[in-house]
Amino acid sequence: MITLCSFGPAFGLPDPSPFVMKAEVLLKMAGLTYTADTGGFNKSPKGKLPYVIDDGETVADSTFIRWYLEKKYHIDFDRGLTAEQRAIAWAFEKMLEDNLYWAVVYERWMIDGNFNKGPRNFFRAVPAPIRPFVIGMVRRQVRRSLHGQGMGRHSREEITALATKAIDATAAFLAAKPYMMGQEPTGLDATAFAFVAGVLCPVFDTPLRAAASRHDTLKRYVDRMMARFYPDLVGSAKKSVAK
Ligand SMILES: N[C@@H](CCC(=O)N[C@@H](CS)C(=O)NCC(=O)O)C(=O)O
Repeated sequence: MITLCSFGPAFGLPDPSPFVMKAEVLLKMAGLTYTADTGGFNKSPKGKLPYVIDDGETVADSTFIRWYLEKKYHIDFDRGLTAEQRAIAWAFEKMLEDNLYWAVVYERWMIDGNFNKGPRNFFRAVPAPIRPFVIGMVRRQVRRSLHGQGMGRHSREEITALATKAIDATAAFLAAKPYMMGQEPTGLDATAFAFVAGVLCPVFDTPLRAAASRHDTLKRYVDRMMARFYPDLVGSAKKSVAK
């Protein structure tokens, strides 16, 4: 049995982390049985989620998880794609993971209104007397990561411009297709869905959401992927705002 170490559903999303969502969708696409463990963050070999444990083997990082599943279970998530299509899929995936991701982090962690509605809730289990200190410390760490990666050195307007380019490129490429690479979901959809759903999450009031909301195709894409992979959670993002 595979264990997926995750944060657990939040903000009406299957997981607040797009990387965890990606790994989970890959497991679902593969038709593999798994259980989710939301208590594994402190044991993470790379200090991040997701990681999986399978037959005593631990695999950290959503991309290595994908490659592990492909090898161990003889799956090709890009089955039917040409070498050129695989190259495009890889480039899109990394644009979302290594570029758009940091704009999402900036919006959720550095903008007070979003932080208060979102990540601040992650610290509820921390004893009240030390909670403000822990929150301040973790936020400073996130700020340092953003600065080190580079995104955090830009103004909010510049970050929005970069993120909008990634969102518009995703919408342009999806166009009228049901899935990113055609008629059926492939590996890229695990990532694209996770990021587009995260950006459209109504809990966060961000210029990224405004940019994605301009594309009805992206909204329908998320609905399609939710209905296919998370039928039990359909509508939960909207409900979590209404609460
Ligand atoms: N490259 C990694 C990225 C994973 C990642 O950044 N996870 C974030 C959540 S979205 C995390 O666990 N952050 C905790 C931390 O940095 O302390 C992957 O593909 O799995």
